[in-house]
Amino acid sequence: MITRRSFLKACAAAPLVAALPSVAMATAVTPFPLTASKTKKRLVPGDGYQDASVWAFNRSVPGPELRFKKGETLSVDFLNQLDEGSSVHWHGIRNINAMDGVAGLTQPEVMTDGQFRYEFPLKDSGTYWYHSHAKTWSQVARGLYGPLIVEDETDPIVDQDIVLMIDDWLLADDGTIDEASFGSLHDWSHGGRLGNWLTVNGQSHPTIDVPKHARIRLRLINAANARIFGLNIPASAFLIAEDGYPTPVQPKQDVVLGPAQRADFIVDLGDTNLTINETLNGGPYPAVTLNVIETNQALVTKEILKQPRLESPPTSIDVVIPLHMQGGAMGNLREATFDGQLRPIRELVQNYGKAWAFNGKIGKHHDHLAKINIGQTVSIEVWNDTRWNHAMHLHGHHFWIQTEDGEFLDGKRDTYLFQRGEKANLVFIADNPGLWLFHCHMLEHHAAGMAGVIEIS
Ligand SMILES: [Cu+2]
Repeated sequence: MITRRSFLKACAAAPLVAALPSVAMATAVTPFPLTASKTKKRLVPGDGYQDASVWAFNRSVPGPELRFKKGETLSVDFLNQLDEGSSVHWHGIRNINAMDGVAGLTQPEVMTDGQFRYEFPLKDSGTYWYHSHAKTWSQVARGLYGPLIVEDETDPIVDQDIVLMIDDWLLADDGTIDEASFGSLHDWSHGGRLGNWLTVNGQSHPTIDVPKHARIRLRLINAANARIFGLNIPASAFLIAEDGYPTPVQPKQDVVLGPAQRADFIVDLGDTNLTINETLNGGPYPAVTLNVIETNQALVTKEILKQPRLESPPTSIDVVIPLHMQGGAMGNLREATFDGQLRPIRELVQNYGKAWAFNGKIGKHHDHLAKINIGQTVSIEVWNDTRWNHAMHLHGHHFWIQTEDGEFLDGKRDTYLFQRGEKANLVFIADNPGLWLFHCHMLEHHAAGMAGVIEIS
């Protein structure tokens, strides 16, 4: 629940004109420079508030929109001007392992003034994002994220393609980032760092101009550390993709996005403004308003949206990885193994800041959940035996979700939001060699033990 009064101010704040800060068309030949540094940003408008000290890519939060076409090569020269190590992860991309950007696993962290060139082919179209993958609970919370969009020639034709990166910030009363709460053991063992200030594309309740009666594509991205958002689009809206992967096209006005999840909608606008509300956290809170305007722009013909051809899930499984998730506040974890030693939960929390376990072990990047042969079909049989939701993310692959009754959900995802107590199988074909992280994208949970590595060779 959002109870802090400043979150409520999000609805009262004057709308601002906003679009994403800049659009960068990177090409395969010239690496695009992406620099992480500290900068100032006004998060709360109005007198009596101050600029927040954010950490940003190219001095902007979100970072620049990187937009490519399927089949192109992403080439980015990352420069770290922070005073601590960092890296860039390309969330949801079925990447080359060495380009996956997990500091301490797929590469050493890029130290201060260090550089790293990320270069890889973009095999999948859809809505993705990039973010720091070092001390994420701090670096992502401070603003180190941006959108990565891969277009396909078969995409529905629209008049406007709009990325909406949704975040919640935990701010002090003066509008600066609440520094004292970083590392809070309470947050780490409960629901994570939950904010009190809602932003879309870095602004509170922005307004985006769109042509009257236009067909638009909305790409929603949850960039929050831990907040689950519910978004309502009160219009003629069709869900077409989740986590970049196509879903059966269906009329839909509501979507729940766990941390790191994305959803793409095609929306046919009328002649009135459209406000998208956040509805899951005590609101509704207006998140963004699409302001319809008269233009001379010739509008596209609104063709009937084609149903995608979806890959069928496998009918047999080669390897099962049982994954019993335990821990957290009000949980049943009494003790767990950490650094090779069985320790009581109280000691783990107080001395090490660890609160969650996979199969009785506090997860680390060096713990392998399984070694898999390339090409095998794998089922991670997850039991969320905790009192909390978890947004489980597998790097380098997209997975099907098989519910407890054996049915597969439509489509594939890279991040699945488990409800408390839920059992489900994440099924994937291990066709990408390397060391792949599997972790909770509630970033405090990850830091407090919800992580492991699947080795594929
Ligand atoms: Cu979690």
